Amino acid sequence: MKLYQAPTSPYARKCIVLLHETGQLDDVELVFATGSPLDASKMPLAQNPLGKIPALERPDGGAIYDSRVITRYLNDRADAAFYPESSIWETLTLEATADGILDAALLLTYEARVRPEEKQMAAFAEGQWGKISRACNVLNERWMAHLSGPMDIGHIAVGAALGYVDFRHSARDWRSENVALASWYAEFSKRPSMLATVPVDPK
Ligand SMILES: N[C@@H](CCC(=O)N[C@@H](CS)C(=O)NCC(=O)O)C(=O)O
Repeated sequence: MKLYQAPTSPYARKCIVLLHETGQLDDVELVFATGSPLDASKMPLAQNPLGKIPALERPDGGAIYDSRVITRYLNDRADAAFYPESSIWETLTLEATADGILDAALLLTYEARVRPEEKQMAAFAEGQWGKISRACNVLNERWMAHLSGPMDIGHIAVGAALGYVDFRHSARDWRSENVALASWYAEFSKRPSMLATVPVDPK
């Protein structure tokens, strides 16, 4: 299989962390791809017409895309338990919350990096940060029992989301209001799968 990805992509990180956790890393070739909403020329367009990463080329069928689809496929392929039936709606909601943090954080990144400075809108950026901040508060207030339980895809998505916020928006503070979440993340970040996928800008 080929996974189109970049070491800075938090959505790809979700997939790669799962590959580590399920022992499937050797089954996948990691293919570097890069782009932005303004330039999809180096994106895997044949695999994903949306021009986004990650996308996974499977040996037995067409390419699949969107990190949530890929992680579910990889989970089933390994017969793993990252989508537990007994708490499936909680798990999917936690994953959606983390992915929502990622979507807002990526828009914040694009606003600063892709949009020309004179066209940037502070209110838009603050609106995105508001989403991240509220979601972190809810994780801290309502989800710590789940996050302290057996690892599922929600844990991986939250780990990737907080890692990306730190990576691209380190001046923003999500920790001081969310002490329990910060402490969970500090521990979760020590997993070999997380240490092996710390985001880095390509040289
Ligand atoms: N919902 C998608 C989002 C993927 C996504 O936005 N990836 C970014 C890289 S981190 C991308 O490809 N951006 C290029 C673009 O938006 O055109 C997923 O979960 O895979």
